[in-house]
Amino acid sequence: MEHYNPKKIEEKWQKRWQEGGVFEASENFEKPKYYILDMFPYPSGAGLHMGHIENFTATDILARYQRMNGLNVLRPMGWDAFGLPAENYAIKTGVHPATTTVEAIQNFTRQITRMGLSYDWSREISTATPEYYRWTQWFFLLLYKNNLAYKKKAKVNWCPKDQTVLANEQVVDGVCERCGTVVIQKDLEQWFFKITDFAEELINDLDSVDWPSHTVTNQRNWIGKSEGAEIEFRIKNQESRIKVFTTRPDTLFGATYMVLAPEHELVEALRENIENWNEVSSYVSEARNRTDRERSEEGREKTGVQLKGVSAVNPANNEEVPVFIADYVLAQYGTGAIMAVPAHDARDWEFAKKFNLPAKQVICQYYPEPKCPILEEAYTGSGRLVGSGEFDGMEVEEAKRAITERVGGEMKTTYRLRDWLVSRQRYWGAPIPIVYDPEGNAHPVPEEHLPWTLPTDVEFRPEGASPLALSKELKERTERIFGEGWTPEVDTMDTFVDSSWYFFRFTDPRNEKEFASKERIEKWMPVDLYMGGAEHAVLHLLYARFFTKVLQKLGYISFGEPFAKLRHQGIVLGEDNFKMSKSRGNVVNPDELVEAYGADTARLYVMFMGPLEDMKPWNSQNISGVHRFLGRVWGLVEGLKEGEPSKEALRKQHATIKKVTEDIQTLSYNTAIAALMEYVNTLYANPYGKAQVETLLALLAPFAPHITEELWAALGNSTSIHAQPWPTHEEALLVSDTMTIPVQVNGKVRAQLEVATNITEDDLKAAALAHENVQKYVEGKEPKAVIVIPNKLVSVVV
Ligand code: ANZ
Repeated sequence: MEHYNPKKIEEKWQKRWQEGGVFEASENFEKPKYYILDMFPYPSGAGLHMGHIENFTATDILARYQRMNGLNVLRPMGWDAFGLPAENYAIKTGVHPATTTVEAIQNFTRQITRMGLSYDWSREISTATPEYYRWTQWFFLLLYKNNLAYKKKAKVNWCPKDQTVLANEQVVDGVCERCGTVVIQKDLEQWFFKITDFAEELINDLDSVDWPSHTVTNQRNWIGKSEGAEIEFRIKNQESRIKVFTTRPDTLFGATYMVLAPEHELVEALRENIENWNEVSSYVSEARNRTDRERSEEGREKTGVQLKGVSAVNPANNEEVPVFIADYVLAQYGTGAIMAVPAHDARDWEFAKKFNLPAKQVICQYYPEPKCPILEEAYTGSGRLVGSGEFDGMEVEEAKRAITERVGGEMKTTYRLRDWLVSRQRYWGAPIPIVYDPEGNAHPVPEEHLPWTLPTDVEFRPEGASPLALSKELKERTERIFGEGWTPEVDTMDTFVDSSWYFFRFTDPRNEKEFASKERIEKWMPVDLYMGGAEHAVLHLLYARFFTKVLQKLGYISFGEPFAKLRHQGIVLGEDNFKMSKSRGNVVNPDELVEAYGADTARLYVMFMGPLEDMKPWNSQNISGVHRFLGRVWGLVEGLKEGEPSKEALRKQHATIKKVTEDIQTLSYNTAIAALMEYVNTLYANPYGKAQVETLLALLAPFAPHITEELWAALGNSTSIHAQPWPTHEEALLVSDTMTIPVQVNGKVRAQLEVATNITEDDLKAAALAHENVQKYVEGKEPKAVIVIPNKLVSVVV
């Protein structure tokens, strides 16, 4: 046999697997199905990074394991191919995004194939193809027809110099990434999806999925369910009222001022009464240019302006309180107005300090000990009411309802979740399938005209509008089909729309009549294991769940959660313990790794680095160790001799089957590999037979598919190792038939005896006294006592 040379064998097997179509999922469902999915990648020009390798290898191991267990595995791959980087590259170089995207996909495919990853390529999809985005457009129309898509004005980042809308990522420290001009916020008409209709289900159904708890928490926080009350305050000498949303109606007696969001409509409505209008209106325009995130940053210095000449009346005690505008109150949350209770809210406390406003304590702690101090900071804990008239002594929770009722308020649930803004003033995305009549009314593009294709006659560098606005072809097409004076929508869809339904398409990727047939979806879905990075997980997962719930509600499917089980791979750091980045020069290139060691070593090393979900640094020394291990596996086949296996080899064989099987099921790949290494050591130290080697190859096959396939064939097998049944262990063989018993002389351990487990007490005694080292310490004397604790210890006293 030749030496282990990955170059000689890996490409050969990759070709055979591909030609044999061995990883294609079956559409006859005789075997139970297993749908295993990776978050499909954005095909960037830089090629695969280590996170991809880690993710794809981890799922590949499970996919191969499940196939050996007789499951019908669906393991598809596709491309999240629309997006900004390709468009930005086009702006710089003039190369069309379609060209760069196709090249990047080819490169990704080459790299993935080289890693020996077992995808069903017959189901490959790309979101940037008309065959795919026609269904993305169909989804837009489905939402539109069901009142789940609508248009309204919303803020965008606007660069006044480039005359263009910028994505959030293109705004760096408040200035345009390209030209350095200060970015302003501008109102534009944009399309929204009504995800807020599903807020309650999106929270509740998190209970039914097997996901990492931090991801579930992130989803919950993003949706931000908040239970409280809406209460109205009268404005003195005015008809209008200020409605506030509060989670603490129990503190109403402690409300010492009010705050409106600067954009609140009452500000404009009260203009006549506001004595310091100039000051007020300049604060309003400043606030408009700050993002909500900036405005709600913790610890940020509070700013605001009092509306002089305006005051409100606290409905609990009829006391007059001043009214402010301040940017820490957001226009889009609750009612856009608050009652401020400095004594019990940290932000109000800071604001009151700065503006010299009174704080009135109305809640006192009574547990674990009664305490009602003069406050040094806001007290946000629970307790009983004080200074609240008839409610004094009442508990916080009870008082919430009682006070709300007394002042005619209403208990109310609010969500932080906003509707999903899907319009992008961008070229490289799916066109929104909407046209406008000469009066400017929106109409859906009828389904027969889908795909509503992305025009190619555009300037990538947008000048004051979406690139599609410059397409003659799109304009002419619209007029030709709908009539003179009709105009197309020129925005494209957020690429998150493309990825909100791709997992359905994989079940039926070539369907020309539906996005996927109900039958296929019901057979394959939900996804049994979904894996990808944690960094983009919040929004993508939320949107995918939203689409699934829409389909369920409209009767297209029967279930409401797309991903039954979710796991995230951990971040791979560079050898210097920093995040891999070009500028640090600590990036490990997958191509070079495979070139140097082969795909099997690369796969095995990436899984051996540490627990899959942990953050872990690269270590090139350990790669050679893993590579040597594969060389030793090769050597075991070379050194195979006829004959009976040793007891130890047999026992270890079955123990390893058990351990590796359990570890794969919990994705504990690093410990599974460690067990395989131990097994190899045992086989080197004890006589073994063909069966022990075959078991080793089968257990190792999901991790190192090429070398195991090669050695399997070398052993004379004619079918693929990846089609073999997964080994099972025999419990009886796990039990060792010898045991180690320590022997003490006068309380000190002087020997370890290797004896049969069924040894009699007398034989054990005799064996202990016969041991050379025991004899040495007994010094020829007659022992006073020899005590045997069965299976544990022999103690000699002299
Ligand atoms: C009075 C009060 C007293 C409050 C108290 C809190 C503590 P969550 O839990 O996040 O929902 N609030 C309401 N609308 C707001 C807006 N548009 N912008 C900024 N803050 C707003 O927070 C609800 C609380 O945040 C509300 O309860 C309100 O302050 C404030 F001791 O009302 B509270």
